[in-house]
Amino acid sequence: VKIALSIKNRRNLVATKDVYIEYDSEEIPALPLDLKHIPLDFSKLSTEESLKNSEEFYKLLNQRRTVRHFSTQPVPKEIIYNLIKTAGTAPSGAHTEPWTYVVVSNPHMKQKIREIIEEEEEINYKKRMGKVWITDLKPLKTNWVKEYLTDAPFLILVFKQIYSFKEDGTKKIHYYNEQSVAMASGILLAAIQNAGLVSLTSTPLNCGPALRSLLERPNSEKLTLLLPVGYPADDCLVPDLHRKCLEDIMICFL
Ligand code: IYR
Repeated sequence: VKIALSIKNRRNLVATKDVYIEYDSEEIPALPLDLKHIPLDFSKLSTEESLKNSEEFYKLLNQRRTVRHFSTQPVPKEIIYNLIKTAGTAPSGAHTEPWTYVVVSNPHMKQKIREIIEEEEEINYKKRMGKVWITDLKPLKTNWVKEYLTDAPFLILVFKQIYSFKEDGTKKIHYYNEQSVAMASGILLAAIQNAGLVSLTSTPLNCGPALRSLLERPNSEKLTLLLPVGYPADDCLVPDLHRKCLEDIMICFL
């Protein structure tokens, strides 16, 4: 499909083979109009394999813990790239893939990120979060000092893209960008666990704009999640929390 933008009447010409159709720019889809539909690449598992895989995957993910004490032991960047490729397999509204993963291992950048976050978090803890929130967090022993931001070998900052631009300069709407990035983040956490690494799902309050400008991301992107990724510190403790059982999270109509 060739697209020609006529400046004069602000209409677009779409050529499919030798037929020219005139469209208003709003009528041109973000994906190619003649997008092919191909056979699904699918290998069917036996019921036994399916049951076994589902159990094993559950056991693997049930081992995942939020870790706040990281080792400084390095992680090969190729592992991180694979994790991000995996996150990028998530479904997205109209296949807009509305995510940017900023990967930071540069020590100066990690230090700057830590400074921005600790400065804001101190205000959050002391003024913004309020009594009830602070009380609810007490058992988790969190505070505004975040060594993990400089200890962890990698920080992954997940940005959601609210919109982008098509090749012709018109705005591309990123439908369901919130849900798409949430799904991708879940897949990213699963991939981190599968790679034998740990992370912390941190959502630095009020730090979005400062981190966005530090990392040179455009206005159309918003920070949704910051994940330190690496190995746990040797003496790492985690709160003794337990998960709800199946009966408490599922209601069936079988
Ligand atoms: N963002 C802060 C506070 C915090 C909030 C919740 I909800 C937590 O589950 C844990 C921490 C921090 O990272 O310290």
